[in-house]
Amino acid sequence: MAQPVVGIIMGSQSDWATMTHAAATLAALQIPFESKIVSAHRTPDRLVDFAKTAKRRGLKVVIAGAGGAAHLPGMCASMTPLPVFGVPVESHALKGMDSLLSIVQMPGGVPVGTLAIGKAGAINAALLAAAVLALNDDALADRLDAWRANQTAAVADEPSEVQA
Ligand code: RP5
Repeated sequence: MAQPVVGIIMGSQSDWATMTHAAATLAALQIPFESKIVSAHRTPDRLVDFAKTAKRRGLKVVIAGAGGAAHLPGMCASMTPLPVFGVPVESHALKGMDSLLSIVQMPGGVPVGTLAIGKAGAINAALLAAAVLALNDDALADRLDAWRANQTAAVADEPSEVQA
């Protein structure tokens, strides 16, 4: 595997069902990435190490997913100059509204690009990461254009019958 340029981090194994969609999207675009469980609360030292070494290890973008009291994206952003995209994972108790508000309400000066709750957010975080990387990678820009063209071509003109 080539040197990872995107770091996907998540607060728990339970976040992987959501964050796997970010990983699959990066893989489809042939973007090398790494996936790590890094909890702001349960493994704070791991978070500090990840964030403070991310840039010199060659990462260009971080995608951070967390649920509930979702401090992971913001704390990571506070310790790295890399762009950080936050994915609010859908929580059981509050359906991810807690995650969304925890991630989106950053104080001015420490940005986290916050995506939608759940699967759509994970996919779009990967696509945003791809768009950032494509600014300096013409081959990736072509693959991203092709990905979008395929998506457009896959939309039917008319709805089909819903299977019972
Ligand atoms: C957060 O707490 C994680 O990001 C996860 O979404 C949530 C629940 O974690 P588990 O109790 O399932 O490990 O830190």
